[in-house]
Amino acid sequence: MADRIERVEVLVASPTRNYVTLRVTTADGIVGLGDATVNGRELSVASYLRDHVAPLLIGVDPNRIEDTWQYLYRGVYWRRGPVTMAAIGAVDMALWDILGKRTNQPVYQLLGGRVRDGIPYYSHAFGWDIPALLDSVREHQERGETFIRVQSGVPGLDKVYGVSKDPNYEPAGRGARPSEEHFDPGAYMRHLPKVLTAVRELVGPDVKLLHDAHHRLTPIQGARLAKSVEEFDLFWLEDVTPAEDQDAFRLVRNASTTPLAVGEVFNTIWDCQRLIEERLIDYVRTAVVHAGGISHSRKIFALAEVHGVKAGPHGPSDVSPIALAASIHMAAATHNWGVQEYMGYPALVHEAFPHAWSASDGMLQPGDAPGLGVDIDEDILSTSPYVPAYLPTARTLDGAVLDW
Ligand code: CS2
Ligand code: MG
Repeated sequence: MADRIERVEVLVASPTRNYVTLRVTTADGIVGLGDATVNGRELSVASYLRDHVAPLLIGVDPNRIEDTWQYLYRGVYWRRGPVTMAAIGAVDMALWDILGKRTNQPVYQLLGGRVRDGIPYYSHAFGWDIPALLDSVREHQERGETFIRVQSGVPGLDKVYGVSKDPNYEPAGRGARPSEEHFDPGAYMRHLPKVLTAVRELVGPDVKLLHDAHHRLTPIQGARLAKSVEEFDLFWLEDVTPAEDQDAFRLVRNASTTPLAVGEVFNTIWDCQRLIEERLIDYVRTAVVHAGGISHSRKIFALAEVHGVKAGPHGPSDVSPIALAASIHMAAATHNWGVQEYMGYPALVHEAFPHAWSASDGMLQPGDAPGLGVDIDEDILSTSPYVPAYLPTARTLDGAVLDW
């Protein structure tokens, strides 16, 4: 069973948007893939992998998944942060993929086997105004989706998180500098209850509605918003205030019973330890790619399980189909899974990363291919070079920088 890693390659490509993919090949000829995409910081993680991690992996036994994780985390002294943790995450995914292929089993089987028949996902409905949002919600319902995140434009603001002209929402804009947008918390907080009134009226009580405030509010504004939307029975309110200030969530928690979801910007278990242990949130949203891969994410979700918190991982277009596969395999085998985000991809992304996982009628399935069950189309990747692209920057109406 012993084998050794012979080749480590980093592929940066932009099939509609940038993705960083790690390909690890063993002496036995087994190929493992990992996603290392950090939106707007793609080249840093590519360099971290190529210049600093790849040389350390040559000759290593790929079966030593946990030891490799510890070596890349503890063994290099500098730790944490999105670049480091996405790089470790990509290696970890690739090694689980290799183990699955070597043993001819899907990764979910290696994680303990199925605990559910399918993985419910939530999709992203949006519109510049309420009628357009309602049309989008109807389309999602027609696809059989029952967990729907709703995002709408705000009167007086010309750009807002979650809404775009393109049918596939993609927040990163191509160009050498981030675009800028202005945000008015008052206008947003006054508008959201109107939006949710209309959506609830359309869908009735059974559809699970979610909403992302995307870190824009102060703790007291977040508390007020959570309270003001209580009657709409949200499945969750996401990122209601910036996540670094873990204590701020106590204020929100004390003000309302709206379920809270946080953590797409977290990278380690220590970033969410207090929120979980003090039961200040209901769903932890770490993405498998940005939180050190399958091995570390399992620990986060196990800590969450002990404290009655569920997993609800990040799954936007900037998490590649490889990392999404890792999340789906974990979801199939993890009891305390709430829901998986699945924003969907443009057709070219599905072609660039052919995958065994599937999405239909609001459910994801991992498929039964060995490993993670994702491949790459090298022709597409090699003809889609990296393009500089950044997430926008937000400012308040007086021009001061605000969390985007
Ligand atoms: C988001 C993302 O999917 C989500 O919940 O908050 O759209 C996020 O803005 C991007 O992934 C940032 O890269
Ligand atoms: Mg979000």
